[in-house]
Amino acid sequence: MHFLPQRDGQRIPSSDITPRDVYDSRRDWLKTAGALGLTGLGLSGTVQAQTAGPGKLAKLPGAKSAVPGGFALEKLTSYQDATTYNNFYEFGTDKSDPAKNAHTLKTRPWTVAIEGECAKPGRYGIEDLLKLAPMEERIYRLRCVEGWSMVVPWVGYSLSELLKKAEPTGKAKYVEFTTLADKAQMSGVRSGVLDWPYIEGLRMDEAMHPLALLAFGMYGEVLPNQNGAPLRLVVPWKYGFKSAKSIVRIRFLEQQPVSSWTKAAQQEYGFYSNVNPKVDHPRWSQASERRIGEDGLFAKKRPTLMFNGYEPQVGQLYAGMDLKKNY
Ligand SMILES: Nc1nc2c(c(=O)[nH]1)N[C@H]1C(S)=C(S)[C@@H](COP(=O)(O)O)O[C@H]1N2
Ligand SMILES: [Mo]
Repeated sequence: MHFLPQRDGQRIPSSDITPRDVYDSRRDWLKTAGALGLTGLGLSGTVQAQTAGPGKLAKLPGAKSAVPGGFALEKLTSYQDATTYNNFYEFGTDKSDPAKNAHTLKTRPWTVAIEGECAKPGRYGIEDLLKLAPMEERIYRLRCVEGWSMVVPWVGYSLSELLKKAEPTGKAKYVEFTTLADKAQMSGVRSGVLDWPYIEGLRMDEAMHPLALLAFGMYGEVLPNQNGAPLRLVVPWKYGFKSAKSIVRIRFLEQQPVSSWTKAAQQEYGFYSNVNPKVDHPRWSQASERRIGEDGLFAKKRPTLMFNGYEPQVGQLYAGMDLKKNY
């Protein structure tokens, strides 16, 4: 079942956003697709259909990214599907709950605290974060540990842009992300389904990898609340739960942090959580996935790729590690 995202009450003043033509990136995409001879595959048709755009939220365009792997040449998931089939347990556990309930999230004012093992801790307001580095559009696959995936044009910049400003010390081996947990705004936080606040973590070199994205938008607009407004992580080679939504604190640590999912079920959700078709979840296979929007009766499942297809970019981070043990 699908629900229209409730976008009212989360509009932000357009003065917060650089007013530029969001469709520039779409046109560039079409040019690229044409140059690569992809128009015959119907890819450009898909993108064209999406130039009708979500159209309700403030625009947030991004320049086409030059980061290797930052541009998946696959049919984009529709905005409708990507914004109505969500995991955001702070707003309920059904896939349709976040789109129904997240309109109560207040994304202004918003600050992110930077703490821990760094020379320059501090607090950043969302307006400053939006201006911290040039916005890029990254077309990434994201795969949920539950066995579905999507392809989304995210808008943001590499997480490393923010982390390096804090000047992490030599003791900073890990980065911990904490997200908002406010009962007054988030209907799901009253339930005990997870140990709130939602916590995730990355090893320092993973966090500094250019593919790790701090996202503020998608489809040329600011993030809708259900997708993690006003800022979230997108770590495309890891299962979706590593991509923490609505972040309020980033902390540099010497010790490996314990994520909410590891706390909930350690044998199921390890720290690394790299997409790996060869390591099954204890309760199901991870060998294939369903692309959301392709759920017709005859839709074929897709084989899941090592590191979600980003092995050329990130495989080296795990050289010599036993990936069955470090799941
Ligand atoms: N704060 C928070 N972040 C979260 C989650 C959550 O429940 N709470 N769910 C995660 C999971 S399981 C997935 S698959 C992705 C889903 O992101 P999407 O809704 O943009 O597809 O968000 C992740 N980030
Ligand atoms: Mo997920």
